[in-house]
Amino acid sequence: MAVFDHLRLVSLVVLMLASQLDFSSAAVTLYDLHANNLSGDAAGNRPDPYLKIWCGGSYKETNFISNNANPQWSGSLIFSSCNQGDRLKIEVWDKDVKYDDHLGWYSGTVGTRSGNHVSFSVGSGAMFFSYNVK
Ligand SMILES: *[C@@H]1O[C@H](CO)[C@@H](O)[C@H](O)[C@H]1NC(C)=O
Ligand SMILES: [Ca+2]
Ligand SMILES: [Ca+2]
Repeated sequence: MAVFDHLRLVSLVVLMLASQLDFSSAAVTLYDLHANNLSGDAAGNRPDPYLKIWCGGSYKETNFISNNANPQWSGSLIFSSCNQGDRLKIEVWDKDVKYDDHLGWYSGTVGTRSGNHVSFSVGSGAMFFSYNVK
C-alpha cells in the first residue's frame, strides 16, 4: 500500500514537471520572411536588406541580401523565450558600407494562435512574414 502511494506521488511529480516543461518551451517561430519593392539609395542602387527582430526579451538579426529590392529570407527564426502577449518588433534595414539605412518597421503583440500572416508597408514597398506560437 505504501509503495502504491509512493508511485502515485512520483507520477504526480512527473506530471507537474512535464507541465512546467511544456510551459517553458513556449516559442514563437517566424518564417516566410520576404519583402517587395524596397527602395535603395538616392543614386538608384538597390538595397541590401536585412532585419532586426525583437520578440519578448530576445533579439536576432538576419543576414543581409545583397542588391535586392525583393528579398526573401529562407528558413525560420525561433524565439524560444517569446510568448503570446509579448511584443514583436521588426525593423527593415539597408546595409551600407558606413551608415545603414532604416527602411521601415513593424510592432505588434504576439497572438495566441498559429499560422499568423502579417504584412506592413515599407516606404512604397511591403514586408511579409508568418509566425507560429507554441
Ligand atoms: C515601387 O516603388 C517605387 C518607388 O521606389 C514606386 O514609384 C512604385 O509605385 C512602387 N511599385 C509598386 C508596385 O508599389
Ligand atoms: Ca546598401
Ligand atoms: Ca546609408
